[in-house]
Amino acid sequence: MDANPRIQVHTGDITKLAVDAIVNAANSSLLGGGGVDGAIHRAAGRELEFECRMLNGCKVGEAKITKGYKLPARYIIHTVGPFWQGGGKGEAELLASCYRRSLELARAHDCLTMAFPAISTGIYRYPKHEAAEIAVGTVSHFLALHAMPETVIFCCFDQAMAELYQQAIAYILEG
Ligand code: AR6
Repeated sequence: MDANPRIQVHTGDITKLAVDAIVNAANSSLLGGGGVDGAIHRAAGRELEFECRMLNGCKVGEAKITKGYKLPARYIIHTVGPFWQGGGKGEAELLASCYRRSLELARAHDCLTMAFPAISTGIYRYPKHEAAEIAVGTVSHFLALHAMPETVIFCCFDQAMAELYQQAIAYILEG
């Protein structure tokens, strides 16, 4: 039995998910990059970059929303995670803020389902275990307070990351 049926872990490519919103681990320019950001821009098509140019970037810990264009997802929520600098530069609070701001935007746009990648754990080198605990803790806290979104999927690119999320869920939600 899942600890919280509103929280799911999925292994695969986030660009393939037919949810109301997927979250992009972007950089502050919002004009594309590598990792999941590059994959989302490639799959959504050039129109996404045109809309992103109108947004004037995004600060670390904040989020902005665009349409999903060629993606199966209706919206893309672009958030900018912190670059890991050892943990003493407010990284944990900034990462939690990425999750909160993204959830708030999804809720404001009536999204029932949304999917997050493991923000900051790739090119930005946030320790994966700690990042998973922040992700699960922040999302479960938000879901306890709000009925929307109904379901949040943690979309992991590989099985090792999915296992870290399962462990974080067991630790945080099952005690
Ligand atoms: N679907 C799901 N997860 C993915 C995918 C995918 N298609 N591709 C990668 N991941 P990263 P960051 C995972 O580096 O650390 C970009 O250049 C990946 O395995 O994409 O926040 C931006 O423009 C990892 O676990 O994002 C920024 O400059 C996670 O997504 C910078 O990278 C995040 O890895 C942001 O770095």
